[in-house]
Amino acid sequence: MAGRGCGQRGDNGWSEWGGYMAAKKRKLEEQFDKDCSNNAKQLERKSNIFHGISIFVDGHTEPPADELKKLMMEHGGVYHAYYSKDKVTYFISNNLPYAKIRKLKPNDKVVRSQWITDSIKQNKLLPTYDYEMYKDITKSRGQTELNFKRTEPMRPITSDFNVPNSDEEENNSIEKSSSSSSETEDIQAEDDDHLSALDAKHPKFLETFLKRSRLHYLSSTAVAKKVYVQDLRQKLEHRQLIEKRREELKNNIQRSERDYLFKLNDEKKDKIYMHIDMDCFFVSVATRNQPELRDQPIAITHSKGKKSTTTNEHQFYSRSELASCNYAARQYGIKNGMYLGKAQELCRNHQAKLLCLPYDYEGFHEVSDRFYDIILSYTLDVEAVSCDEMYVDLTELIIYLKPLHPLTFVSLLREEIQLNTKCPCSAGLASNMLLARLATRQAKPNGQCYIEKGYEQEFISKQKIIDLPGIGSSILDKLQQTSLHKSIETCKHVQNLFSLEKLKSVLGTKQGQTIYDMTRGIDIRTLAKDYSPKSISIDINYGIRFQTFDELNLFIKQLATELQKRLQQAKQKGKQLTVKIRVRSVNAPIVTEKFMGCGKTDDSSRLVNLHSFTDDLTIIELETIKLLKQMNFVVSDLRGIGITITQLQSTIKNSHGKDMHGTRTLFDCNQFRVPKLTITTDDIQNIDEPSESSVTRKRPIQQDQTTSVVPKKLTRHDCYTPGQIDPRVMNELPAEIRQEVEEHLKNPPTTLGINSELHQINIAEKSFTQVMDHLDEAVLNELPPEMRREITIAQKLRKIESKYPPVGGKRLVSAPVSSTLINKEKSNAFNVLMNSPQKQPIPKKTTNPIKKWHTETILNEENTVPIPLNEKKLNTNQQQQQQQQPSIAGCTSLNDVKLMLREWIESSDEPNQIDLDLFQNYLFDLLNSYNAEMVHQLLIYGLLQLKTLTKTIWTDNFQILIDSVQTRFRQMYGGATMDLS
Ligand code: DCP
Ligand code: CA
Ligand code: CA
Repeated sequence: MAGRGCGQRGDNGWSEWGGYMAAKKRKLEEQFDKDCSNNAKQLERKSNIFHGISIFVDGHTEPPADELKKLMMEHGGVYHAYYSKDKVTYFISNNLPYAKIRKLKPNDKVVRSQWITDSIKQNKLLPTYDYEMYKDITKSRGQTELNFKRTEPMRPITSDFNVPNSDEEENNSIEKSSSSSSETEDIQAEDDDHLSALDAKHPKFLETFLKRSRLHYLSSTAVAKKVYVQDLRQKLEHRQLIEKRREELKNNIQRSERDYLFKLNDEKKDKIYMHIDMDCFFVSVATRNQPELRDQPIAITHSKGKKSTTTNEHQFYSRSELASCNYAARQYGIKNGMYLGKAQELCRNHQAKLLCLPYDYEGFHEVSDRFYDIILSYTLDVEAVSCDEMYVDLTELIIYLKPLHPLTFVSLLREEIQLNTKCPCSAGLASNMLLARLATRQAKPNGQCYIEKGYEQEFISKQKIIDLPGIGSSILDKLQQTSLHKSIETCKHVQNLFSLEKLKSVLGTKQGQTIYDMTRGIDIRTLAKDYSPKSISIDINYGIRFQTFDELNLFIKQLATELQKRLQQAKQKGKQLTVKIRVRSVNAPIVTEKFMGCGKTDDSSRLVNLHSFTDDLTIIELETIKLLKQMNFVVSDLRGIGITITQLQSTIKNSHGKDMHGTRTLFDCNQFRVPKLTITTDDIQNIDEPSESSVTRKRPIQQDQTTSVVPKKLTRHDCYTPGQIDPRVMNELPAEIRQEVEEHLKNPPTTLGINSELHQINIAEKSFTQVMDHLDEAVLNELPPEMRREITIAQKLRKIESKYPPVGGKRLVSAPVSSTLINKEKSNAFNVLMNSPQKQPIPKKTTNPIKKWHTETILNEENTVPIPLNEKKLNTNQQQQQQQQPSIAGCTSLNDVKLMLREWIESSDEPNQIDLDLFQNYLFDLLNSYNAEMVHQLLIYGLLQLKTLTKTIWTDNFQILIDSVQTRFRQMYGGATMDLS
């Protein structure tokens, strides 16, 4: 055989790997030739279309390699079983591994197998362009490193280097339906860090990624503005500034006839809202010092747009996205977010040239700050929307400036903005926020528009549905489908063709109601002045390619750092952490269609309740890693990862001590009609920070967090503190109670002796109870969140208590009050209730509490002693609580937690203190939700596990944990101890 013939040492380098390989390749080539001639008789030569083409097949293809080999034989091509630089003209692959992509040379072409089958179908050699997997762009730059971009449909890559178009990758933004090839003109030399920050293994990947993400810029500045406005409301000196500015304005203004004609019916409580938005913000900023440019079409893009679609449109069609374009460009149909290639084409159709300018982030910040500061110097009735946009409730200011016409004020304001920023803006005025926003649209560019009373219906009926905020083509399609042949374009059409019921049946109750309201110009929102996000997260679904868990850990640090930054910027801390992962699906190719993207993935998530409200980097990092370790996945298959912090609490308090409602869209409006009050086990946990404080004492960092973040707990006396009761809440109280509270405020007890304390508690307790009984949900909602939470929990507890008739008569009021009861730590609502001796549901004279508890709760359902575990079945409140099962590391069922416990014990010689604290907290949660049985079983299980192992540190720590749980148990169950023998 030819192979054997080559197998002599010396000539052919058999002693070396390369020699062996060379020989083997040659052998296979000869084999192919031989096969061709052997098969010539059986395999009819069908065509010669692949003459001169030699292929190398890599990885799984469809049809498979053997079939491709046969096809090459039949159609005049050559098939190589091994890759040879000189001989192979095309790589055929449908999913080239990443490691191999890295090795591709500038002239290498990777073509999908479909190119072969399609060519055969059409009986001609098709151009490979449409089948190429990676387009070689290195030639022009002389780069040898990875510079391949997908030519397949993919999200646009606007970056100038290999770090992706972050805008499209973070937070899974909507994918664009794509046209054709990759952009080539975006490539510019960037600094080395950027060039090498190719995937998430790079220590600067995230930083580089976010720096180039305009979506990150937009979302982070929006948050910053909301927080800024919120902060300013706390500042007395700012209020003084406003007064001064208003006075100046009032004194200096020259009134026109129009001003005297305007009348705002303030007795009828007419509202006047302004929506104000900068015109083509990014472009205006970028050209603020070159106004002469503004008449020509301009866009802001990462690409310089030098190579326009000239000779070969297909090849140079840029998919770099326009962040913003000016109004000169818009007259040709160009829009924000459009691909550069498309915009250039539109310009060319009008014999115009699009000028592409770079992002000027510094300028955006500067102009945005000035824009905000000017408006905020007149009023704080502002809802920040984004870096270039806000809503203002002008009602109060307009009343103050009477008889000034609102439009006179707005034109002065806009002039001031133009003068200070060199950028134009437009404003809309109306009686509600929706109409004001639509009026801005009408006013643009550089204009203002007021939809006065009486003209609202006429205005709204002409508006296009698609221009309404939040309405996309899918809603429009649904409406169109139901209306059969009639065209649905304007609000008038919807008004005429759809009743409320019909809209609800087509779009669902909430959306139906919203569309009904919007198309009639109805908007009941008021400004959401305070920023209160539901969650803060970071999600990266690009460039995630790790080989080891250590690499992943390093990336988690980057993510945790960014998440901490976001939490701090938003002035929030959270108590729940969720990790979401996207893992390559079993059948999905290792190399994704979209370069460095996710491909088809299976997604899963896990959450953990944190010990306290936190924004701590280390905790975020450690908890994330812990959760990841519990999730079963192969690290090299990870394609996306996200961390979300929920159960947030603001680290600042607003001026009214009110709950901070987040900005809501019109779509959320309905939910504001019915205020909801929810309470979670975490709330209970929060109020009931263990008085024995074993958790916090053990961990100084967390103690800090606990003390600095957990809001000051409500005492009964706090209920009477003037600063803490919103006057509106006072007004809502029944007259009799209000009187009592006011009386108490006027004559607060002055002595601190036991007797007076007792008296104080008596009054406080009585009134507190009455207050709680009379507060309805609406009133509760007006209270500061911590006060509200505490009252609600106290209410709950009172209900629970009422199911356990106190053994020793009336509770608290007649109780022998120990001085500790009044001490600061114990005087919050929850602790007083919990620590009340009369509260204990179990008679204190249990002779053998250990045994009794054990038999009664686990074995004997018929006991006569009212013990909590039996009671739980009777009480709906408790049932609700149980439905909110406490969880640890995403596990709630006994079996899961046991499994987790066993793995935890087995996995280490000594437990981590944070883990112990978390586990202890979880057990406390279980106790709080009357699931002592589960606590008992878990402790027994843990002890059994440890019995079989010789882990002394573990055993010691577990015993400390048991002691803490027993202490808590004793407090809750009248001195009983769990039998763990
Ligand atoms: N932006 C972006 N990508 C988009 C839309 C907007 O990067 N798809 C950025 C650039 C914009 C800025 O946000 O300049 C403000 O967005 P607007 O929607 O307010 O749009 P413009 O200010 O550009 O134009 P308009 O005059 O219509 O407000
Ligand atoms: Ca704008
Ligand atoms: Ca805007």
